[in-house]
Amino acid sequence: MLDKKNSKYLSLLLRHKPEKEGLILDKEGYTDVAILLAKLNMTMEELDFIVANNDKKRFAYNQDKTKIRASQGHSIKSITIKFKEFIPNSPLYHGTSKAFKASIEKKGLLAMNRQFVHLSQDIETAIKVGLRHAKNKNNLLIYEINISAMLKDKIKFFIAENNVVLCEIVLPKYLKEIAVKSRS
Ligand code: HQG
Repeated sequence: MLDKKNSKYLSLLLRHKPEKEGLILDKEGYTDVAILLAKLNMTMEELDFIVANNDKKRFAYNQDKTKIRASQGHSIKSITIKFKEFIPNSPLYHGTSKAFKASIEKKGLLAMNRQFVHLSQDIETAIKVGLRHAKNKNNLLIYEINISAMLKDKIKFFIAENNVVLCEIVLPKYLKEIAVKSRS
């Protein structure tokens, strides 16, 4: 029942392909809970369970729980969530695959299919994100982001409800590859 598969499908609907179930997302990314439950043949309790237990707190209700959205990670360009501005006071990291190294060091970190570049607040999270692309630790590439230089250059950071830090682009000059010992 309410396993990883359900939350993955919910991510797909609320971030990338609402049309798969004929859902409509508003500009802030919200869709109607009652309609979603009907389309997925799901109860409110089941949806509550997914929202509460999702490992990265990917989903959030509005105040009266009539609407739900993905907190971040959208590829749909028309969705413009007003993220809170964030002023980092400790380093940020980005994990990726060595396969992308040449391109990243030429063009910088780009949002690619998403709306923002996603940055992690700790190395362990960056390793996890990076391993999704690198598949094994030999291909893992971790960058530390020079936040003080970026802040000095007046570049803005934002934070999603689930603490993922977002940025429009990270130019190569702010990236420093770091060696990490992956525990996995
Ligand atoms: C790479 C997960 C070539 C970038 C995580 C990354 C995250 C470039 C890939 C969230 C590039 C995009 C996002 C360039 C960037 N040339 N490759 N110039 N610039 N890239 O999945 O950051 O589980 O869109 O390094 O927790 O891996 O979905 O981004 O490898 O927060 O909730 O292009 O996904 O959250 O991949 O992951 P993605 P990401 P969820």
